[in-house]
Amino acid sequence: MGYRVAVVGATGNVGREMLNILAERQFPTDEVVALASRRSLGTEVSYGDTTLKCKDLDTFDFTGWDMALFAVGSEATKKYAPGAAKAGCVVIDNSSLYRYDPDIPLIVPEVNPEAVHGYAKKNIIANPNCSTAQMVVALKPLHDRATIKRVVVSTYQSVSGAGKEGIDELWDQTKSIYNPTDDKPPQKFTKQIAFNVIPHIDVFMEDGSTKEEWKMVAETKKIVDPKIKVTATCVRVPVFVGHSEAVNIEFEEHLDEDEARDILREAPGIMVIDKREDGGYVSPVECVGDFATFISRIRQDSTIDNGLNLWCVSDNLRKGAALNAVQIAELLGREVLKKG
Ligand code: 11C
Repeated sequence: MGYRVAVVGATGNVGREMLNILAERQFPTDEVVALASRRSLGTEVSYGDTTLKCKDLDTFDFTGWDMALFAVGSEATKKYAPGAAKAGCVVIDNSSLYRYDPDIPLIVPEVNPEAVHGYAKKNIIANPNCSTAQMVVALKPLHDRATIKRVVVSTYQSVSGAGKEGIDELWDQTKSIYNPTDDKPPQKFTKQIAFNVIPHIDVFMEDGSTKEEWKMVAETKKIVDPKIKVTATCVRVPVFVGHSEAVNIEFEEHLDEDEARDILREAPGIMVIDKREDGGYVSPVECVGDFATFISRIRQDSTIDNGLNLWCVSDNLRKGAALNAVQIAELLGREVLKKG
């Protein structure tokens, strides 16, 4: 016996990946429904070897459905998720709407699986921001060994984090650079993204940081440990898929780089590729389509007492969104619903 699963926002980048990953990981389903806005009604989306025709989210009755994986913006989530949850369907939400609600667990299954039991208060579980998800997978096993005091992270985030419009803008602008008569001024991004980098993701906060940077701070505290201090600079780069992060970590205790490498090699969800030679590290194009978070360039930071640097790369549409949501569904099934 399997689950009845709804994928909400099935025509978007993340929704499509959710369907792919449910099929790839052979998530035990009795029925899967693809839901989208009325204008996408009837649009076909792939689910394993079959195709599903999108149904109208607006009129859908979630009664009798076990789980709904939401991959729509906060506005649509606000409109539809409470109804689905009230109908008895557990919502796993990829938007930022519920992440900071103390009554809603924010889960990365490799890091805080025990939080799943908190789902029942609102029948909703939140999925973290992509840049947080991949970082906390790396931080947690190191924190367990040497207690992290402070993290300084700089991100190099791909345009797919900004959705299909972000991907289209990089593609069109890149072509237009070679054809000056076909000017493509910035629309989705605030500056030219082709052959450029932009130190600005999401809106500005009062203290001069951006919301994306704030999310990395707040979410790391909620998922790993509220005592960890995080400071982030989030940057958009002209890469289609795959977020990269340069992470500097300060620990309470000394942690040798070789031991850190061994710990990360054993840690769930991580693949260490760390040879000190040309190409002995992972770049974003190599992580696309993969489930793992890749860690490279592990090395001591000799400018502080107990410091390490590392490089962390992952597919932002997968571990950063769809894969993590499916892993939460697996966890919920295994620990709570126990149907599969
Ligand atoms: C980006 N991280 O790369 C964002 C996208 O809070 O789920 C995901 C935003 C979020 O633009």
